[in-house]
Amino acid sequence: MTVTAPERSTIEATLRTQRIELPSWAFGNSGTRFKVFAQAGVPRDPYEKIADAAEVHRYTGVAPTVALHIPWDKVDDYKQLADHARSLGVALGTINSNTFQDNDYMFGSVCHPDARVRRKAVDHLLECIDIMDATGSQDLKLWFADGTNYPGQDDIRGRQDRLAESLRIVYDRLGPSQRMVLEYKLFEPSFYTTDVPDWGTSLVQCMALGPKAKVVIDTGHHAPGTNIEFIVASLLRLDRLGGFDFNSRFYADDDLMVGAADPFQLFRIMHECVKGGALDADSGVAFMLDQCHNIEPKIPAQIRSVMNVQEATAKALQVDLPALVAAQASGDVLGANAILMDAYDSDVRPLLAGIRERMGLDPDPVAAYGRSGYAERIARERVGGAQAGWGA
Ligand code: LRH
Ligand code: MN
Repeated sequence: MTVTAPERSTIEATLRTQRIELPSWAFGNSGTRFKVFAQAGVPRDPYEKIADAAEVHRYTGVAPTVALHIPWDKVDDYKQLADHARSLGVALGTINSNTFQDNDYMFGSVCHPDARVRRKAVDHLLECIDIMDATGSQDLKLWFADGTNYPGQDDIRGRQDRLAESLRIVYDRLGPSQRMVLEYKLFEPSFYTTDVPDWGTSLVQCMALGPKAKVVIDTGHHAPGTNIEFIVASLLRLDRLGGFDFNSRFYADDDLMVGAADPFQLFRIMHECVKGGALDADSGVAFMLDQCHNIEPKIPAQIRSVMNVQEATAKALQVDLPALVAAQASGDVLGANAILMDAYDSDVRPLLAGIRERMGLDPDPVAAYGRSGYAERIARERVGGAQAGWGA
């Protein structure tokens, strides 16, 4: 399938302006309840996390912002942290709240039966907005572990009312250019009900708040077999897609490298994004990674993950949309499917390598990072102190 010149330049322009936000916590140690393995050279503080994220941007050219997680990335001076990021060619991005690690939150945070606990959680979310004011971040990302483990433990409807009441306070505190993006998750750590378990619940809560509240799709937060691109198309249709937490999984919330477990699913998601205008600069759709590199080296894993998103995007941009629309309109089932598979089966790696070269980058970012000696340097220099992880 030949791509005519104008299309090639449009595809290149889209790939050059693609922006993928990195999670600070991916550079720290992470694991499961069984074990958190430590790795040499892991950052000890947010400054070192941002330095590692800047390496990913240095070799990919499309990852210029770093999402923070509070309190994991708590510092005395967020302006100083923002200046540090800028000095490394990146910027501070989405602020992630954390109401899932305090003992008071055993029965929930913003949905907790006790108003004092809800107030404590809301105060943390308001503190996150104060941090956004200091860092210049646009998005407050909310994910709640809130839920129950046994039938009867609490009132499902009552918890939704408490959630709505708590979110209203936070929404009304947002600045004019700030947003709140609400992430859903089917289960874990709660195993009977989760108060924001699916896109419908997040959407209903967001629509009740106002236009600055949008839904986040974490690709690891669905029941097996869920058609995630259907959710993408539906939320784009309603202009309520705030963004993605990209990762992949074979079973549950595995937080593996995006595209590693199911590259075809990522392609189908990016196809809906291309058609739905989510890649347009003003779409308001944030593309973030949310991953844990429990056993693999973290910086190359982030570089590979960014490349996986680029490859899925480049394949989606290859879809001959006019032909697809025509085949769909004429009921040409096999023809329509073949047009999509043709794009998916195309090898976009030479195209991306060429684009990197024209951006002044090495065509092979992982190899270039490997040759840089950065991994050896941080392993040598970062001795002593406590390695960062999911602890405060
Ligand atoms: C919850 C989640 C959420 C984050 C956390 C790091 O599973 O996806 O986005 O706050 O992981
Ligand atoms: Mn997530």
